[in-house]
Amino acid sequence: TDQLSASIPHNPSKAEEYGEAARCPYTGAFSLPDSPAATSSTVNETVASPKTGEGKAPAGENRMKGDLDRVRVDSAGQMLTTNQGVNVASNQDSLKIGLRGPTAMEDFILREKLTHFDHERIPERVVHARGSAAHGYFENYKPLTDLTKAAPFNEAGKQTPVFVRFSTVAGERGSMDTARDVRGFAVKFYTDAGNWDLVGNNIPVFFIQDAMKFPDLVHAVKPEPHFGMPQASSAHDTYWDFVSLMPESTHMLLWQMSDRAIPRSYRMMQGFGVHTFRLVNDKNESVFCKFHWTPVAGVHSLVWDEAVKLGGADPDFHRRDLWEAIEAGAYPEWELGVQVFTEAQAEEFSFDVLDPTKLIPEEMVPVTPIGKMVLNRNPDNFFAETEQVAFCTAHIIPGIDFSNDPLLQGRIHSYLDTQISRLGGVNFHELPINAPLKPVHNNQRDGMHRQSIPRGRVAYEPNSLAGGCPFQAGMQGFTSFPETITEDKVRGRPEKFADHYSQARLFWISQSPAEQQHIINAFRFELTRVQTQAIRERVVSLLVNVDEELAAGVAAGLGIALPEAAPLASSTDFPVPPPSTALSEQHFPGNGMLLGRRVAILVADGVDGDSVQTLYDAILAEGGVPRLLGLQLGPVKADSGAALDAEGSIETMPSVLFDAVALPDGKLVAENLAASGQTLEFLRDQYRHCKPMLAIGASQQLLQTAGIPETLVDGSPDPTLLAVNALEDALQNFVQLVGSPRSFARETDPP
Ligand code: HDE
Repeated sequence: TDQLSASIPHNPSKAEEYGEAARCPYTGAFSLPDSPAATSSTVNETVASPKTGEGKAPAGENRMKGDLDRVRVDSAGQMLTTNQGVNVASNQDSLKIGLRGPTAMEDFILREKLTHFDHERIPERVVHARGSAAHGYFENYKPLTDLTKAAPFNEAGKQTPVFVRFSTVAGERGSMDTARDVRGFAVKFYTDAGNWDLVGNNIPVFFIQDAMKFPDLVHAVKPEPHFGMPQASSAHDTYWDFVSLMPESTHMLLWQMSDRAIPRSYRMMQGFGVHTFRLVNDKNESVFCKFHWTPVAGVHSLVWDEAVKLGGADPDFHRRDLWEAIEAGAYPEWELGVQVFTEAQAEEFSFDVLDPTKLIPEEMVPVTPIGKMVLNRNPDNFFAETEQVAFCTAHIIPGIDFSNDPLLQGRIHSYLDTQISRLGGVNFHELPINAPLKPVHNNQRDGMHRQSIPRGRVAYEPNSLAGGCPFQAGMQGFTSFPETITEDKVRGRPEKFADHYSQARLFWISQSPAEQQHIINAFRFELTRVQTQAIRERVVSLLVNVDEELAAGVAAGLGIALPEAAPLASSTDFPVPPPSTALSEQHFPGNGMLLGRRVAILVADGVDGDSVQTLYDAILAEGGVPRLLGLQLGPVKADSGAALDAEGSIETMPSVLFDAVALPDGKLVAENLAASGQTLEFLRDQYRHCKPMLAIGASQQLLQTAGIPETLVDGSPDPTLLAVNALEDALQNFVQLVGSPRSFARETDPP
């Protein structure tokens, strides 16, 4: 055991706290046979490559960890008790009057247990109900004191503990992870100046411009109220009815129909604060800023057919991916960047920086990296941490301030308010996951579930009986930026908010041809599900204002003629900026490391054991997750006579669970696998989803049996289909492809 904890970067801090009992990887996750060519028993040990786990915090460094120790419960070696701490003799039977008689009313042990159980559930979040979270830290690169006095940014190398929750928006708590949807990216910084929550999304813009419309948007996208369908999907009439009547949503619709809405992993998506915020320094000077999180692993997505199949094969796909990566020590990392600009600069832009349907192209204001975030610890308990964490846009600290973005202004109210019903009262800030590291001192008292025990008789201010304490912090406290405003009180919108299409077009012209095709396909899919013809046409009429080719492509899929363009909200000719490279996923290929990407090695009797071993080791060494898949679990005989151990079966682990496939050499293996329809379907899906494929020697025949073309439609070689005689001819190339963005060269229309 000692040797294990010394050699495996599993989750050092957890293991240290609880010993081996804390190690609970999902059965079989990241596990491998000791030596695949030589053993028939799987050792359940966790492996991370030497390249992963860089940047992990030394154990105990995360101050939040120590703080939570106070409430962590470890029952190892303990007797079972009631909630009052009374030892329980038997947990099997209720107290009865005679063995076959009625249960006694006085069975307080049974009653306590059932009562608690009856109240286990709390309301789910009204949006972003489905999510997963992890602990980690933010490390600042250099002092930003000229721009902001915000605590996390005031020293080089300073680490601030964080808790981050990723989520889908529309689906309910038990819905699938791979729905086409925006993803939430909410970060709670436990700073030494109090908690700061940066509650963002993986898309830099939003559907609507004003908080007034948020309940309408959510009612439209959620399951339709009369029959409660569809779950976790925007492909239905009420959603498209609403957005087709809200032309301001067009820019966001393009993002939502793009590959960003079906990420490969939470670890492989960007995060954005969306709104314009203010940074304020200690001289009370302020600049505007936008926050960007950029994943070190790059931005990668699924393809639609894969996302749909994953919904059935593994509804927890993203949750599992995040959990397993962290358990294995392949800690996900993001770089935080800011776009900083002045109010004077903002006035020059053709769009309004207070409009959350607009982004600022990086060509206009570059993104400056300011620090990195590492997630290095899974929660101990899903409910206590992931479910009870309460993010609020109103949680800001000195040095950060709001802008007047009318969507942000509404959010400042909504998040605090929603926790009161979700978490049962006003004291949700005392839940351990929500409590700031900085001690709380004020005169707020009582309320449901109060934890703290304030001392003394003074709960008011000013007071003399407590010497005036707690006293106001003055310049050391939060002061709002004193923005001068001389305006009428009106219900209305600024003029430039009427620009609904220029940035939708900017996004479109910044996409690669493959990305553009995916957008067209997504619109076709969603609108085909819409039952009302007029709604379909209205959506396409919005798209005509973005790009005719886009609109025509969608219209063709719907079998309708190209409609007239939707009327514009303004006669102003808003300029379209030149294409912006950072708007295409291709701009973020990542660092090329495998970082937990999963590779299936299909095995059957007669397989070339040596090439399996070499391949396995090579993938593992780069931080990937190789898995031997057989026709069934258990021993497989290699050509040398040695026994391999199939860790999974092709029958139960379909292609979509893997990022790539390798077919080792072996005449017999090719024959054995060719007789299995599931194997051929596995290979077709790998091909269809544009994943790297490697076939060695006799196994090349399997590709032909599966009907997989050797070349692309234009006759050129397929760059990600490696059919070779010997493993050495392609090993390097294959491993590199697994860590690279997918090539969509194989895609044809129709697919
Ligand atoms: Fe949210 N949003 N939102 N939202 N939002 C919630 O708060 C709301 C918006 C976002 O992992 C709720 O605790 C309003 C934009 C994330 O716990 C609720 C408006 C962005 C999460 C709420 C918006 C977001 C939420 C539901 C428009 C991206 C999940 C439960 C005025 C910048 C946080 C809860 C987590 C959650 C309201 C718009 C992101 C009801 C009123 C824009 C990531 O308070």
